[in-house]
Amino acid sequence: MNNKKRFSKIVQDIKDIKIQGARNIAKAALYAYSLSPTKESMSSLVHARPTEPMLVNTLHKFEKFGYKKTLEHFQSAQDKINKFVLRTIRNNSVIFTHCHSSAVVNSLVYAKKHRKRFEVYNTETRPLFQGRKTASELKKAGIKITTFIDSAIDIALESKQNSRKVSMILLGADAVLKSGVINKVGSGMIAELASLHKIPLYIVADSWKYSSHYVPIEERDFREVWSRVPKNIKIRNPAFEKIQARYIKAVISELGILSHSEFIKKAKKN
Ligand code: RI2
Repeated sequence: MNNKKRFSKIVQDIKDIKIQGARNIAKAALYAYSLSPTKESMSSLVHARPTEPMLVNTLHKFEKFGYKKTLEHFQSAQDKINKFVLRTIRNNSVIFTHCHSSAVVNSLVYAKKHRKRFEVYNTETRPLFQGRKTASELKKAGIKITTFIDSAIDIALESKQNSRKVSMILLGADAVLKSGVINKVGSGMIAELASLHKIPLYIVADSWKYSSHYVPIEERDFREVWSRVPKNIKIRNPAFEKIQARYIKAVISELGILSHSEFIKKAKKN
């Protein structure tokens, strides 16, 4: 396969969510852009998933620092994040997560390896079921996992039907903004329920997800929701939504465990 074909395949895989999650998308875009560093390539990568400032920031870092140095950031940031998340997990706790975040999954696997005792509740995350990916990866690492249907979020967080109550929520992020955090649709409702039930909500994210610009919410193809929908039924399929800053206990990034406003100050400087 020549570079042009390889580039187009990566863009298509990002669009189709074969490459999933803000960090993996940014990494794949970095590689694709290194194959074809032109204005047009930049534009097709940026438009492949419009709610991903980490992708944009990564391509700008590439132009300043080159491929190798930019790529190194991903692992070194994750290593730091893992250590910070380890500190926040109490033994014998139940952790709730939503969708699939490599930052969250990596840090939970790290915590398990460092002998923390905890179990995880998660949601399946319709329409693309990224929650199954989370559940499979955690199970493989020997972490006890219970998956709930999305509509059972409140039951997952509080119900007497569960043997144990959720003690903390860890969510990934697609964009961290001054007004809050954009993450998979459902995250806004989770944040409101967390506040109602007084469960601390942490965002686990690389600081390159910070953006000072407007970030649009991607609306995906209706066929992901209902492929053979009868005529005259309109389907809405927003992929993301905002968690208001007031619901966030802390943002855990390579910059530390910081309040949302402290994170914004530090990320701006970087
Ligand atoms: P990491 C995902 O989006 C989810 O919203 C997830 O929380 C976020 O990216 C961050 O993922 P999608 O690609 O960077 O499934 O932590 O639409 O992997």
